Amino acid sequence: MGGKILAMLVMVGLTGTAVAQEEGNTSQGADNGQPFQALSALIEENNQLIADNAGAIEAIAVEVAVLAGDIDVINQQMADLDTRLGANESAIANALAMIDENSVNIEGLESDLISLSDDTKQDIDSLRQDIRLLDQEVGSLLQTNSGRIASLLLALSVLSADVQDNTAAINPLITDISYLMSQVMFNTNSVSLLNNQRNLLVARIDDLDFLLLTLNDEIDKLKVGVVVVGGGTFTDIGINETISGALTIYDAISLGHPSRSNAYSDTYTFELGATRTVVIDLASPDINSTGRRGDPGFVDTLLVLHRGDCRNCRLTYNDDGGEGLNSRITMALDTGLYTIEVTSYKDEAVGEYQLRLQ
Ligand SMILES: [Ca+2]
Ligand SMILES: [Ca+2]
Repeated sequence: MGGKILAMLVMVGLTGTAVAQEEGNTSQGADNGQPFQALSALIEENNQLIADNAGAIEAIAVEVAVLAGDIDVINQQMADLDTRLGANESAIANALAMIDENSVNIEGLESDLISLSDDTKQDIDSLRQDIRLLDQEVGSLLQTNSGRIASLLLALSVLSADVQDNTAAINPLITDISYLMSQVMFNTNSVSLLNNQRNLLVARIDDLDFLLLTLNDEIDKLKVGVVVVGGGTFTDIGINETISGALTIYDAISLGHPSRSNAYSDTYTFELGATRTVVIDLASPDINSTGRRGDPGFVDTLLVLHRGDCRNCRLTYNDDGGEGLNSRITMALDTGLYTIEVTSYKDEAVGEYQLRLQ
């Protein structure tokens, strides 16, 4: 830029000189004999010219100054651009390096691709070769075995004909078999139904058997109640006699003790010709070792003494006066007839006992 401004200034100077020379030539033509005067006049004329153009020169100088300011601004912008370029230089260098590197990679990939393509082509060629060999082999086998294949085809056609012939015979047999199968199914169902009915009948018979047993028990009890309650048989017992007996469901229901409703009883009578003290012992081997109520074979004895041959004329009674749960009555009695009632403390107890009168 500085060079351009200098060139403009030179042009301005040359233009001034050319104008001065042209005017000088004109003065020379008018005053040929006096060169110094003419030169002096020319210088003066030039000076005048410079003086006349001083304003223009000053204006140009101002413009030059303005242009110099612009140049400074532009120089500053260029310096900024240089700075920014410097700052991005490494990034640009990296990017260029990456481009170079990728170029190498791309070349490698291209090479691989070409190589793979070649391999694939080779594989395809190899497979084609195999197929050709197989074709040849198949052709050879067909040729070698053509006679055999022909006879097999013939045998197959004969078999097909046989199958057709036999199919006609088999079809009615299949129909028969399916009919028989349906009959078997029907009969199986019938047998199953009959079995179910049989099982139901067996269960019902069991129920009825159980009911019959229960009814027999009830009948036995009712018989006892009807025939024996309030009655019963009286057996004689003598002094110093021991009698073994048993309480069973066929014995009379006891009336001798009001706290029980369904205890069985046996009755024994004795007669005293003179006043005396009697000892009556009642023991049961069916009292178990623990003596607990409700255990199997439990007979907790109870002894009742009645006046006369009566089952409901109580003089006294005893529960556990003997050993364990056994009973004992010791009592002074007048002459007369007495009844010993052998029974149990709890209802419906059955089992053996021994009764001794002394
Ligand atoms: Ca009895
Ligand atoms: Ca007792």
